[in-house]
Amino acid sequence: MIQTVPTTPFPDQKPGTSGLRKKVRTFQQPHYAANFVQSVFDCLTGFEGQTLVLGGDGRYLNREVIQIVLKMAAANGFGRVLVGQSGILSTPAASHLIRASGAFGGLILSASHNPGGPDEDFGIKYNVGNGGPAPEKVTDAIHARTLVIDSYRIIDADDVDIDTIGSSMIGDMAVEVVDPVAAYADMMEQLFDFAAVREMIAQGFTLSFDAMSAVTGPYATEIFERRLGAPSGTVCNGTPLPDFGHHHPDPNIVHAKTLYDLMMSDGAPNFGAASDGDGDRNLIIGRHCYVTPSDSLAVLAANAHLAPGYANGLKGIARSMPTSGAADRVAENLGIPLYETPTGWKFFGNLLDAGMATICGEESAGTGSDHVREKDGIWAVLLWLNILAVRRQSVADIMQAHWAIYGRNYYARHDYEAIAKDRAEALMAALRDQLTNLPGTSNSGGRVKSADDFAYTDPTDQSISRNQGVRILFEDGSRIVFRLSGTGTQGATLRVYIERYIDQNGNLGMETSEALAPLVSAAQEIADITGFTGMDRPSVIT
Ligand code: VG1
Ligand code: CO
Repeated sequence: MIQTVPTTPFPDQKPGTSGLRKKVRTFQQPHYAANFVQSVFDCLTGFEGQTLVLGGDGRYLNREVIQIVLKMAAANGFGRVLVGQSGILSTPAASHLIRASGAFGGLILSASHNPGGPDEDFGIKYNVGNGGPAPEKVTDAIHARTLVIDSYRIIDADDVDIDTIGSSMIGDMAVEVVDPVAAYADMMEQLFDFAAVREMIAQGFTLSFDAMSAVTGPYATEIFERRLGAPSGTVCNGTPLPDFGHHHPDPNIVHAKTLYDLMMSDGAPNFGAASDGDGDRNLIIGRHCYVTPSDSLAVLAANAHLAPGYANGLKGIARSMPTSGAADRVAENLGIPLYETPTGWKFFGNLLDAGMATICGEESAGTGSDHVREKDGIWAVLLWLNILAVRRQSVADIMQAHWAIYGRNYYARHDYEAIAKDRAEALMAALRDQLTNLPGTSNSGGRVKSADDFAYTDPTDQSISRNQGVRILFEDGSRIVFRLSGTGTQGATLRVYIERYIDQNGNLGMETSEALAPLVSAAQEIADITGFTGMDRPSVIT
């Protein structure tokens, strides 16, 4: 029985960089999730009888919202929903399933690297038929719809058993509960030389993968332990928990500290890695050697041809603007184009669809390729393993060799979290006011060459995205970028990205903090961060 339920619009259901993210308590208000889901459906045309992919990272509220979406998809006229068993699908696996099944689109339930649990975060993201996040024109339309919506459609039916693989019906719509891991693992086996990695492991190469009690546990266990033969226990925190064991499932050196400490210890394995809540990010650490995500992108791009899936080379490399220029030098060396896009994976989708880029990456630990339309944590780990299996060098040696060819981009990101929104906006406004005055002036970072607010024209459809972050470029090639986060759920987060390039003849062995110290001071001088935020140091440095 289809019901039309009256509702009133909720303020601020604006999907940000990756969907709508709010506190669980917000999502638990009556009609809140349904309101957003109906707004998504109302902005789509032609999905009657088509397939929707549905799954999430297993966080608190995942199962409840899955049931709501199933009943609403049936009431709105979808023909079939493919749902991951127990409601589980990593973001890259969902992207793959959308593409492989020819689905109309998909709903992914996740707040990614944000913590989960009754007092933490939940999220819903809509992906389109290419498997990637909805483009800005779609998310803008969804937001406009949330402001005027007055009812939603839902079927009055019993909950569906999502724990047993198989098919059932809700009204006229088929629900197929599918294995969330198998098809994804098969695709990885196509892209990478599993035999070579298996042999390397059999010969004594050791690794540790921290799934952070989030969605990659089942994927990592199947791929690293079962298919590649790593001993059981290689995957740590491998069971997805609704509250991620009270941790931030954010794979950086702060939140994956246990792994970091292991990798810096005497008994460190050869290779360490971690992924985030929804499985699209990656952290790579060699024995005694942390690899920044920007460097990881550059190394993966420079060596991708060593893996079967990329043996024919790359068409181009894309990176988000705040990501360091390390990949630019690789692109130049390979004679292929480098695209600089705003933050967020949705900007890479068009380049991948058009065959202009093969590998993409962000400084926030996201790397991926044209195999799906999302960043992909396990993929990045496997490409590293494939490269290590071919080169038979340590991660540290590979990094040294890379810098000796291309020079080194010292890099760090300083996050100032939970600042009052108006203070953060005032800081950005004051920065924007200075843009024309800064060039030619000097500060602790040196002489400023240029300053602007990044705007991007998509080369495939000429759409323009403005105000994507303030960039200050110095004459020696150093750079400071300021932008506000679009994924936080508490106040505002200021991100300050600091980069200094040293060429291959310079000092490649400095501590990052030492190399960046003058630029850190310059960021304070230019933006008066302490004055605006009252914070005298960042809350997180990665
Ligand atoms: C952050 C990262 C950005 C990433 C986004 C989604 O956004 O900086 O690079 O694309 O999260 O990643 P922001 O606006 O907070 O800086 V995920 O793993 O949350 O899907
Ligand atoms: Co994520």
